[in-house]
Amino acid sequence: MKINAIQADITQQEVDAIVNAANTSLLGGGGVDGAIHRAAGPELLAACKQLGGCATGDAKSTRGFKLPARYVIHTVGPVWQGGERGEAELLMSCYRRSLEEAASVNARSVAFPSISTGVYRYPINEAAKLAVSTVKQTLDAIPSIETVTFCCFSAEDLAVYQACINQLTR
Ligand code: AR6
Repeated sequence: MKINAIQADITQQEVDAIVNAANTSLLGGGGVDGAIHRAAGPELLAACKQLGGCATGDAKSTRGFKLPARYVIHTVGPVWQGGERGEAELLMSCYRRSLEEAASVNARSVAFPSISTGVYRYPINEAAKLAVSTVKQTLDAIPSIETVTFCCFSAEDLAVYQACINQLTR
């Protein structure tokens, strides 16, 4: 299966690239960003400092350093502000740009966290629908990527992603 979902810690994933839900500074933070920086070690922050930040909806890559993943794709999701501030377009752009970056470092397997649905408060049902449909559509144009895994932190999130995958990819 090209697109799947699991409940796991993304820092432990043995894939070519994991995606980080970062902020525009790319200098670390809480949530999955903090976990990735802790697991990758201080070299990741040093590499991020060279990138000069990242716009919301865009993505930039570094090596994975101490992570099992060879690369980290850092993307910046939108802060949920009610849905009328272009949040959906920006979130779709995160998934599309992250896959383009992953392809540019020759990644064949990619794991995503649930971008923007933590501190940035994007409603999980809407976010998961956009995540799955955008990944499916983008993969049609990037055949070199063989697997995309949505790495959910909670059982509740996993159920939401699983339902979207069943609905949108079968
Ligand atoms: N593995 C997988 N998912 C995780 C992990 C983990 N180890 N840890 C947390 N999550 P968030 P955002 C889930 O808040 O909403 C940071 O401070 C978490 O349960 O990490 O995009 C950045 O620097 C949730 O489902 O990211 C930004 O400032 C999902 O990851 C800001 O937070 C995303 O939650 C970005 O906020």
